[in-house]
Amino acid sequence: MFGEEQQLAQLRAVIWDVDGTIAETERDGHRVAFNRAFEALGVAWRWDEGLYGRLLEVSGGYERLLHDMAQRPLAPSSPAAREALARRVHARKNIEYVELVAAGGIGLREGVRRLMDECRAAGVLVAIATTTGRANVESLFAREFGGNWELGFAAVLCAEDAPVKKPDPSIYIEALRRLGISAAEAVAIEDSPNGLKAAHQAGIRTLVTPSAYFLGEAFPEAALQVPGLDARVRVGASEFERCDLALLRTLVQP
Ligand code: XBP
Ligand code: MG
Repeated sequence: MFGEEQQLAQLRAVIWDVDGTIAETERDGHRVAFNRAFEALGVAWRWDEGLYGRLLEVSGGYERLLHDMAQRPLAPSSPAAREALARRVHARKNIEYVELVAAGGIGLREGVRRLMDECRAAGVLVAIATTTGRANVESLFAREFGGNWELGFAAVLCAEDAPVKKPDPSIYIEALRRLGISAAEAVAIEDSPNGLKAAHQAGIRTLVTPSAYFLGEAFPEAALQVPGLDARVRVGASEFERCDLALLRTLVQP
């Protein structure tokens, strides 16, 4: 029984992460682009899939480069020289990434377009909270959603919009502020431990659909974990054919 003052929260927005959630951009995009940048700039090392998966512990491509260089004997020894190299590699990586995406190298993960469209049709806002840069989002979204893609999103928050990256919750807190809603009125969709921590610390119930690198990971703070958005899901006594809006609504009204 609910008292008069206790109202069930309504789902007003779904806030999506990008890398790993909307597309497998880490394994097939950023990692490949980093290696192309290393090669183009004469850097002596490469990142294979296993190593890159471990490096994903660090959010942000620039920060990831610095973290990796700290353990590399071949990296410049002074912090200033490392930072300069990381800036050059990161800038080149983003150019390579945009080219790779424009060439159609990465598609959306299953169910993403369907669920976004279902939300919009029902008047539920669709928003983005990602730690990657806006140019990278622009390249992927223009290709997948068309040149006017921004019209379909109520808020798009990228690296440029939050000073500290996930797992810090600031990007989600800022997304809620721009949407003009409370955490109880949103659901986040994430693929990684850092992303989940960020959304959870902002007080947002989170659906986790792990990307390739996090399939074996435990996500204790998730409101729900699914193998993919098109997978059949059981929540309590209810069964859902796939992750649809009805399922997302149950997450804000547990
Ligand atoms: C994931 C990240 C990003 C990307 C690379 O972001 O941590 O750093 O790996 O992008 P999310 P940049 O899952 O929040 O979308 O090189 O632009 O940082
Ligand atoms: Mg992610």
